[in-house]
Amino acid sequence: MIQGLVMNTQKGLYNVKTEVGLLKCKLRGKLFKEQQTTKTLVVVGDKVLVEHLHGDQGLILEICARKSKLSRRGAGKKGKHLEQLIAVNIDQAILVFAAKNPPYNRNLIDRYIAACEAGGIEPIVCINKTDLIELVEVQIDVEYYRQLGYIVIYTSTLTGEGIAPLSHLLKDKLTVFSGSSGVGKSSLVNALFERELTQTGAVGETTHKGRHTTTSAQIYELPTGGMIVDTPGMREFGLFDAAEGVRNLFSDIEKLAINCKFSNCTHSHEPGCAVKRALDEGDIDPQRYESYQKLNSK
Ligand SMILES: Nc1nc2c(ncn2[C@@H]2O[C@H](COP(=O)(O)OP(=O)(O)OP(=O)(O)O)[C@@H](O)[C@H]2O)c(=O)[nH]1
Ligand SMILES: [Mg+2]
Ligand SMILES: [Zn+2]
Repeated sequence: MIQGLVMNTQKGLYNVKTEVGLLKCKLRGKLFKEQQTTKTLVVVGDKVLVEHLHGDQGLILEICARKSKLSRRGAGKKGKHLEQLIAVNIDQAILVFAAKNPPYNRNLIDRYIAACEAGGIEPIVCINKTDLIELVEVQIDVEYYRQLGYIVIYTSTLTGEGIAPLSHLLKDKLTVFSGSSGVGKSSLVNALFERELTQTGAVGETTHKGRHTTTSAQIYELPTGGMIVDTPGMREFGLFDAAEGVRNLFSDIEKLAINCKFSNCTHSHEPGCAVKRALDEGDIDPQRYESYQKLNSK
């Protein structure tokens, strides 16, 4: 039995990096059965115990305990009640948003950050495609997240802005690139490697939506040390069991809420609501309040 790292998963086949090279692995029967009931059992970043069968073939016998995870609520009606793991055992996430095409909003950023906070991952906000806008257009949002203590970087794969600082952040870490389709995750991966390592696809001209070019998560090893995971863009990013992450992200509002008159206050209409009072007095950013309410109503 040997240890391995899951580099890529595709339709029941797992590419696992081991001391004897890259093995194409299937799941042992027992794990395979479990796979039928959970949305994703083995994911990119998993450390697994593998039996080397022959040639480049292997069998995954066991999944080792995970130290962190990035996950979301399963998409669609059927998957809604299941957790969908995007990547595990990662140190940090580059949460990629496009300054334009497709547009972002703060609530989306908040959801990604809350998922990271809940999963034990350091979130880094990356505003890509800065060549398409004037910086002042995103500066308020960027400053806002910086003030909350998060690292925010600007990048453009077109002009090369921010690529060197980004590369610096990735050294000796396992980093996942996550975000909606078309924001430029794969383009950033290519820019970091200075070659066309992975395919990219244009954003629809009328829809301003990405075309889901990347179809499975893949780990790439950086020549400078560290590894990055490119992931498929997500159509929706709902939170799964991330209440703690939301509390962390909104710890200032949570602190105020202790002073609400009712302990089950929803901060929407109740008398004696300390959160509403702070909002009225201009102590809480209205967009922040709105996003907080949205995340708590789900
Ligand atoms: N103007 C501009 N376009 C960019 C930039 N980065 C990426 N793009 C373009 O945006 C489109 C989408 O880029 P991708 O790298 O495929 O996006 P992705 O996030 O990997 O998308 P999925 O794989 O579908 O999730 C491509 O046409 C890229 O050329 C940028 O910094 N500026
Ligand atoms: Mg991609
Ligand atoms: Zn209240």
